[in-house]
Amino acid sequence: MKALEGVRILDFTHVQSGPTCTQLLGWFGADVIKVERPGSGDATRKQLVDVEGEDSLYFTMLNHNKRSLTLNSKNDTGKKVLERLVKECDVLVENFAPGALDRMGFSWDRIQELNPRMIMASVKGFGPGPYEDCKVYENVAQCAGGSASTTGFRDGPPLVTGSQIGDSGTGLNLALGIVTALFQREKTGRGQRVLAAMQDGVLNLCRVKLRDQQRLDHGPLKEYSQYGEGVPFGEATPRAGNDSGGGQPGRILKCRGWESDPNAYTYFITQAAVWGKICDVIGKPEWREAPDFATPAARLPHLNDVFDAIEQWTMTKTKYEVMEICNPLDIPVGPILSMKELAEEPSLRETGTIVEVDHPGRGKYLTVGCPVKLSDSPAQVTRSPLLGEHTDEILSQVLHYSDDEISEIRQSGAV
Ligand code: CAO
Repeated sequence: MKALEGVRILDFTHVQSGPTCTQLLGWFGADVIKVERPGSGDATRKQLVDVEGEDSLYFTMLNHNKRSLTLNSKNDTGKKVLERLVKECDVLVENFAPGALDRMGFSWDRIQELNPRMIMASVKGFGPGPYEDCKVYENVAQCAGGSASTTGFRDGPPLVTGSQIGDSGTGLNLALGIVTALFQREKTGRGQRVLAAMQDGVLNLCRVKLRDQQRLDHGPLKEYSQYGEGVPFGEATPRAGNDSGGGQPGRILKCRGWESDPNAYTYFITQAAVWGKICDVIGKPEWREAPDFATPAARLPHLNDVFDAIEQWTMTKTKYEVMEICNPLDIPVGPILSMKELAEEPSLRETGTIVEVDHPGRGKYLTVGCPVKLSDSPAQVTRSPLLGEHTDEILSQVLHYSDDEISEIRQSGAV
């Protein structure tokens, strides 16, 4: 038995943000019915194709544990099928451009009329306000949510990150909203609308930068490198390179081999509680008591000197050796792991965080598994569906159409 067994999801999502959400619900045991446009399906099936003629990794890695039903929701017969699906499902999830569902004839009012228990969950780029009608992709959300203005180096342009915080991040928020609404429905018997806006999701993940924005009113941000470098602060939270966002200063430092290996680096945190051990390890025992270095406050104007000295030491070790030496001393460090190293890491395979999946068209490939582990509801990753693979099965088993009715639906061009 899986945690969400018995919950049926009408999955009208596409691209990344919405599919992340419904894939998670599928991993927790929900029956996810992905509705796709006949003939083409989710646009990502044919984007960034690596195996000619097959579904792309972009699509497969976001659509595990789902069934695919093709349906033209603008065709009259298709609309009738959709109405029946709305009545049979617990949750409708969508991330169309604003207004698209209304234009199809499925406004929130209409959905409530069809099924008052329905939970209707949407990802949109922006919440209500001046930009609510805009189409939004990942990097737009990173830029509009405060991530880009605070990522990168002070003397360079704003940067987007490799983490898909706008898409996958918002998908996680939406999944939580859906499960919470299902929980409330247990008590009220009513469905409700759930909205997760990508700008809101990114801003939420950037809260430490909003914290720093307000701290600026009370003086310079002393843990930022630019403070020690004597560079004045402007009006807004600046980009801080690899400075730690917390109260314990940290940086990315070179390790042995950095000249040829772009990932021979470690993150190194000068946690106050282990400052003495850090001094001993890097060969600066005199800094334990030196007035400019002995306390966290004294060190803040000298962080460049501190990290230069630590880097002289880390450059003599591999990133793994740094970890082996520092971990027993409780000094927090972290190797910069490449995607290749992560893909080959056995412990991530053992926990199901990285999973190998077999696909009839493309063969074996790696994907991410569920990042949340439930002891009583283990997630097993099953391959993504082919376009329309389950159309007949859903029409007959879920919607109880007869064979003759299914032929008529097919003839109408609705599926
Ligand atoms: N049958 C018939 N029509 C269908 C259909 C189906 N099964 N599925 C979708 N359509 C139609 C929609 O109704 C819409 O038609 P109208 O424009 O006439 O209303 C049309 O397909 C296009 O939908 P869209 O506008 O959502 O798609 P797009 O490719 O133009 O835009 C995106 C994509 C992601 C920018 C937009 O959907 C969006 O802003 N979504 C919300 C934010 C979001 O989730 N962004 C993250 C995406 S991942 O980076």
